[in-house]
Amino acid sequence: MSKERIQICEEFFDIMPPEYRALVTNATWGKEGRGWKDVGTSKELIEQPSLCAGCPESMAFRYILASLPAPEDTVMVGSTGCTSLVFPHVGVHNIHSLFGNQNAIASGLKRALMLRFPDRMKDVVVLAGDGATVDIGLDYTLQSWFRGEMFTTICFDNELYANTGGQESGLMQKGFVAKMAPVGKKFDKVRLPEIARESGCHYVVNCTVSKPSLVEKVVKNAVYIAREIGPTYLQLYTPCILEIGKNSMEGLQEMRDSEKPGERFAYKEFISDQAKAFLADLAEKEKAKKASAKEALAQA
Ligand SMILES: Cc1ncc(C[n+]2csc(CCOP(=O)(O)OP(=O)(O)O)c2C)c(N)n1
Ligand code: SF4
Ligand SMILES: [Mg+2]
Repeated sequence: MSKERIQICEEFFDIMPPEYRALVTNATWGKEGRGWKDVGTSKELIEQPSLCAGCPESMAFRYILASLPAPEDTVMVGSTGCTSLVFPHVGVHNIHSLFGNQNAIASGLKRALMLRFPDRMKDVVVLAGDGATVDIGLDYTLQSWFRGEMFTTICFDNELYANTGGQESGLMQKGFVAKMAPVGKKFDKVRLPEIARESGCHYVVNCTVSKPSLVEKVVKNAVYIAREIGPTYLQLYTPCILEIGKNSMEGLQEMRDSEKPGERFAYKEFISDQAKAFLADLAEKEKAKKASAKEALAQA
């Protein structure tokens, strides 16, 4: 998966598909400090997915894949839904779980990877829709947090079951009428970020994907904390423009409107004291590393 392990045999290089050659030679895996700024200037770990034109899930995927600290040592676990249309086009190891089972699969996988590679950090990242995370898979989601499993869960919250035509989800907002939920949601949006905190997650963020630098920051924090401290959860608003009647150019504005103060995707973060201390320590080490690199440059 990394350049260190995946190389194309010289004799076969010219007959490999050009996209595969580009992936092996020009992707950013293995590069320290990779991030969203590489998008558009390097070989991305995603090909053209078959989502609706302008679907915010595709920009979310691009930012997340660009931000993973070590994609070559990451396994992503997906579930059925619009996100599962994307995974076949992603250059990171991934598993398609049965709808709702993703956090159970990820638990076993992470434990197995820890045993199989005791000297190499392997990251597991679940990425699934709100129907998979909060409705049908809620039991598995919560139980993995209760057990303190060391991986990150990312929920693409589009507030309904998009892939099956618009049924009501636990994360749907109160009163919303969808194509296949004609009477309107009777209850408030389930407060999963709060539940995540109370269920043992050390880092929880609720936000939109309108700002790539923010997505990069929260993805990196979530992965680093999951490596050392315990479970982390990101709930990212990726509106289903098809179901809310927006055109392909309006997804970004929809996210900007929904992240204003008081709106349901205004930035919200919970972080445990242990994770806070860990991040502070990490920032300190990063600062010291930059300072010594600057000093070495000045002396050269
Ligand atoms: C076990 C099982 N139950 C139900 C389904 C049908 N199904 C496929 S996608 C989907 C909804 C997905 O909704 P969500 O997780 O919110 O993802 P989205 O499509 O909104 O991104 C459902 C119910 C299935 N494929 N497998
Ligand atoms: S149905 Fe909605 S969530 Fe699914 S790809 Fe289309 S816009 Fe995106
Ligand atoms: Mg959904």
